[in-house]
Amino acid sequence: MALAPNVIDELAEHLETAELEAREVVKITDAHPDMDWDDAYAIQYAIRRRKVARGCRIAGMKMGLTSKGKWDQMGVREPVYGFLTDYGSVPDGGVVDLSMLIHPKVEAEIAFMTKAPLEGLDCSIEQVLDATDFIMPALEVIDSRYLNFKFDIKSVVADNTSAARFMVGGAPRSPYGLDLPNIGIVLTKNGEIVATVAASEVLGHPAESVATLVRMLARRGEGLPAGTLVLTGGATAAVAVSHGDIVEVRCQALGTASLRFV
Ligand code: OOG
Ligand code: MG
Repeated sequence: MALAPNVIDELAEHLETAELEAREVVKITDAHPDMDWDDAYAIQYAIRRRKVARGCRIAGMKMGLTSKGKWDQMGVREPVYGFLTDYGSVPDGGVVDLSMLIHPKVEAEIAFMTKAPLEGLDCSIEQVLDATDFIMPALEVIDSRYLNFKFDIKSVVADNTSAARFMVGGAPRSPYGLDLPNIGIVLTKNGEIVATVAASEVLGHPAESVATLVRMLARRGEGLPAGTLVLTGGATAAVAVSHGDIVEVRCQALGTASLRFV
């Protein structure tokens, strides 16, 4: 750790306030260039503790920066994780209030729901599939608190990986009997196709994203409890949204789910 505990707490308050007030801030590494990975996650966990202390429930976990589409768009190539909140959850077909967000973008993702605990530094795709209750299509609404969505990897980890809103829906089903990597994912905006990819865009197999999360948590001595929702990361580049837009994810074998932005 390069930053003192009081600086970690100040930066957590700074970034969480920016989120809650929907206000842009400059990326925190500008003022703290020596910040390291441990500092970045320490700030994210401090934001998480602030929310929990106010009664917020953690609704799940999210992986980010897990596909080439995202890497090329953001210029950073390393998977990161963050957490999902109860107030971030929007139902399938529901409405996202843009007035509470800065410059939202939407991502098409595959979500996992676990039915058994997962832990360990060598967690594999097979272990993730065995511990999976069902998978489903998801849309994540990301909203970096940083000016013009410009950041480096440590700043975005501290900012809870731009987490803002999320929706899971469609027709949930077990991953067994599915050729998951080859499932087609179509993202549409106002009925027009924006992107078409295979689920293998996500680290070769979306379950590898969950396994990566488990391995990253294991390095901190943490695991993933049974009954955890995990978003595996945008399979394509994120798409900006504005007033009136309807965004839909269509997933082969997993149905269709949508959000409307007002
Ligand atoms: C970071 C969050 C990325 C994903 O699915 O890749 C993310 C960002 O691009 O703002 O959620
Ligand atoms: Mg995402």
